[in-house]
Amino acid sequence: MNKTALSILIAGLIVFTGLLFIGGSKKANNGNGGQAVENSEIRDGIQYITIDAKGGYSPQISNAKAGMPTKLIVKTNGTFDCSASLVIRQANFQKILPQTGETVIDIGVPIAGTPLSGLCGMGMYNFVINFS
Ligand SMILES: [Cu+2]
Repeated sequence: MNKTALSILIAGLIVFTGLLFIGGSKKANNGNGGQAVENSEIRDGIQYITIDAKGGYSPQISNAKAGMPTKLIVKTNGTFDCSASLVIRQANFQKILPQTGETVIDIGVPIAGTPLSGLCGMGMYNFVINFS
């Protein structure tokens, strides 16, 4: 790839990223407004926490129980933006999620007061789960 082609590609990426960001901001305003919502349930002794990934993560802040085996269910549904590229450092997780589907991530047994955070591959979108 020559230098001109590379510059065009980078310029394109910057514009594309900008558009995604604008889309994401709108979604965030219509979202839960930073308030914690209930999005976890316990089945067969395992706590499942559900996060939607599309134009960011929703809910952005959730509360769940510490001290029990916990799995994250990350749902994508026609997710073409970079929220499909998910990094959860504490769980050693880094993957491109399917455009549509559910990805189950084992996060072990959370410790009270130690939140878990997820980040998109570009660091634009994040979510936090607080454990108590
Ligand atoms: Cu991103």
